[in-house]
Amino acid sequence: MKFNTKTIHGGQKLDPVYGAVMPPIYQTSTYGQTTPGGHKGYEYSRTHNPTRNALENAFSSIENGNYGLAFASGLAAIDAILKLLEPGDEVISTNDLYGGSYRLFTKIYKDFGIKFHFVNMENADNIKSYLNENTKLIWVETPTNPMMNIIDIKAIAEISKHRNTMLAVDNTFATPYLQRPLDLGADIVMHSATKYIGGHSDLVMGALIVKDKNLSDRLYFIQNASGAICGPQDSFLALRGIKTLHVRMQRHCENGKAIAEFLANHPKIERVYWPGFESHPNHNIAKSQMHDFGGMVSFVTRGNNYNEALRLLEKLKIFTLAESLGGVESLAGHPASMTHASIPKKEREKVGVVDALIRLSVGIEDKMDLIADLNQAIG
Ligand code: P1T
Repeated sequence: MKFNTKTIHGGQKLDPVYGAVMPPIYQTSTYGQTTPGGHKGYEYSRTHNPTRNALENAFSSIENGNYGLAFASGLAAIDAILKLLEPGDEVISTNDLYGGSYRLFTKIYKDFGIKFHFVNMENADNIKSYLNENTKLIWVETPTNPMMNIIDIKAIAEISKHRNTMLAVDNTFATPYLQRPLDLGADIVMHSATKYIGGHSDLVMGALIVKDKNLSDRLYFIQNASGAICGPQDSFLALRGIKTLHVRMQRHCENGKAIAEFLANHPKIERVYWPGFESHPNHNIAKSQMHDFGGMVSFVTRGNNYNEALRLLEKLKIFTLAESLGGVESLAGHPASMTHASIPKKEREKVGVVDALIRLSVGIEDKMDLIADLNQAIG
C-alpha cells in the first residue's frame, strides 16, 4: 500500500459491530467480564481501548513500523523512552532540540543518574567520541526545532548499529509524509502528534512507533504501568487528522517554500533557516532523506534586532503568535521566550536561538495572504 492510501486505510478495519467506517469513540473506562478473565480482549482502558488501538495501528502503518503506541503528549512519549534507561546510562542528543525535551532530560532524568551529551550532529561523525559502553540512547531531532538543522539518520544508524544502543528519532517536524526514520535504521520513531499528525490544533498527544517486538513489549509495559495514555476522543481526532496528512503536508511544503523564498529576498531579513535552500549546510542530506522540505521556517530580522522581531510579531494579523506548530493555521513563535525558554540563554545562543529569532509554522491558507501579512508586519 502506498503512503497516501495508508493514511486513510492503514491498520484500519470496519467496526465489527455495525460496520462503522470510522472507529467509534469507545468512551468507557472498563469492560464487562462473564467470569474473571472472560472478556473480549479489553479489560480496562489504561491497558487497551479499541479507539486508541485503531489509532496505534494507523501510527504503525504510516511509519512503516510493526507496533504503535499513543500517549497523553509528546513529552509523555519521550518520558516512556527514557524509562527504558537505568542510572549510569548515557544519552547522546542533538544539541538543537525542543526546549521541553531538553528540560525533561536535564531537569528530571539527569537527577536519576542518566548522563546527557548534547552534540552537534550535522556531521554524524561527531557522535563517535561520545559513544561508549554506557551509551544506551541516541536522540535525534531532524529537522531540529527551531534551527532547522538536518541530521543524517542513516549515517547515525550506521555508526551506532553494532553497539548496544538505541536510535530514537523525533519525527515531529518532518512527519512520515516527508521521512520515515525506521526505514533509515532508527529503532524508535517519536511524534508530538499534537502537531502535524493531529493537524488542527485541537489535541495534545504523543506517539511511538517501533519494528521490534521486544522493544514494543517493553514500551507497552511502561505505557500501561505509568499510565500516560491518551483518551478515546483525542484518539478519534488524531485518526481523523491522519486521513488528510498527505494532502495537508503537500500544501504546508508548497507554502513553506513560498514564505522561505519571500523572506530570503526581503532586504529587512538577515537570515532564513529552511532546508530547501541549496545554501543550507545540509541541503543534500535533506534532499536524500526527505521527500520535500516541510512547512517550518525560522528567520532573524536585520541587524539581529530583538525589538524589531517583537514589533513584527505583534503586527501579524493572519499568523497567530502562539506556541505549537503543524496545524492548518499559520503560527508565529518567539523561541527564546516561548518554546525554548527552559534552555539557559548561553546554551541556546550557542546553537543560534537568539532573541531576534522568529519561528513560523506555515499553515495551508492562501500563500499570497500569508506573504502579504508578513510583508506588512516587516514594514
Ligand atoms: O507538546 P507535546 O505534545 O508534549 O510535544 C513535545 C514536543 C516534542 N518534540 C518536538 C520536536 C516538539 O516540537 C514538541 C512540542 N513543541 C512545541 C510545543 C513547539 O511549539 O515547538
